Amino acid sequence: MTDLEQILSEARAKVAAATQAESLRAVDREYLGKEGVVAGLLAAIPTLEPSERRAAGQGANEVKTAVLEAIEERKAALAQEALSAQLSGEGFDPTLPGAVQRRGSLHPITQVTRELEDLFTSMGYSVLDGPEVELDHYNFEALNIPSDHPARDSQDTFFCDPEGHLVMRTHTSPVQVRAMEQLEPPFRAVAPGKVFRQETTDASHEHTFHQMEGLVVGKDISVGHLIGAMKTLLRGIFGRDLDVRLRPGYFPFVEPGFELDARCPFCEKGCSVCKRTTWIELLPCGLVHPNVLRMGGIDPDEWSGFAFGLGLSRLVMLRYGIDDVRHLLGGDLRFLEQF
Ligand code: FA5
Repeated sequence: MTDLEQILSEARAKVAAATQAESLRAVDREYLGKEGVVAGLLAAIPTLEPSERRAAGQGANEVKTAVLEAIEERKAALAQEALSAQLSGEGFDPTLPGAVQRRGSLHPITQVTRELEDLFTSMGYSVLDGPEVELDHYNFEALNIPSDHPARDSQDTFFCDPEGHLVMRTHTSPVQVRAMEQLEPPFRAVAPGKVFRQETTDASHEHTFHQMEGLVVGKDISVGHLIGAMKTLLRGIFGRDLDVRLRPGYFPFVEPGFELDARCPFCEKGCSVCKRTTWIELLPCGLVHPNVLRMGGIDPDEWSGFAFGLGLSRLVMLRYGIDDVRHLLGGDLRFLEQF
């Protein structure tokens, strides 16, 4: 026991004498290291009389804990001393600007998508997801677009296999059929996501862009319901009521189909955004074609529905006054840091 006390007091003296992190680490190694003093004490226990072993083990462990505590205390004291020295010493200028923390931000498409998801969930819609690599069946066939249909030309497709069974989805509409297969009517759902088209790009056309599909299936759904929902959507986006007008539009998966234009929110007499017409072409929509309901396993004699396909990328451009869609996915930080 006397030995142990002596070992401990020597260790404490060495700890107190250490004035730098390195010398403190040396004391640590000397006492607590693999081949250190404490390890030696523990290793000697089996050579003692059995009656002495317990007390010796306890003693060695007490030394270990006490040395460890002393080292930790000294370490904290040294760190504090170093900091005070730095703060009061020459060469430290507290007025220098600190290192700038660069923070990321949400992409404008993500911001608008989340806002719309909140708006639609508050109206009882579910938010659905669908695959970006899609089966030809969902992208075309089940949407009433058979393989010889001319509508396939208007959505130039990236094919993923020589047979053309797998495609990069050209629109979010395939999620309509997937939703019908999964959900029991009546239901409402939106599906935002990325779509791909083999396009010659320009300021308003990208090969990769975002859409948000909407689908409502219920009893006796009419064009009146569709217009009501679209007006609520526009109020959510632009913060006020906008006049809307419907023009006939052709999509094989809706009947009747429309192009919905909204009165330009930026001007009264015409501006560059609305190309001096005061109307902005915003979202194609229509009543779901009975063939599509049937393909989704829903009886068109009992149920009807409306669908819309919002051009999210174009909406983001409108919202933030972005003049070229190619900025959105260009990955240029000078552009992205503005949001
Ligand atoms: C469709 O994609 C239909 N699936 C929309 C639909 C859904 C109609 C449900 C009826 C019912 P369209 O090809 O017009 O339709 O594209 C929809 C929107 O996507 C356009 O209004 C436009 O805002 C946007 N868009 C189309 N092509 C591009 C492109 N290359 N770059 C950026 N946005 C585009």
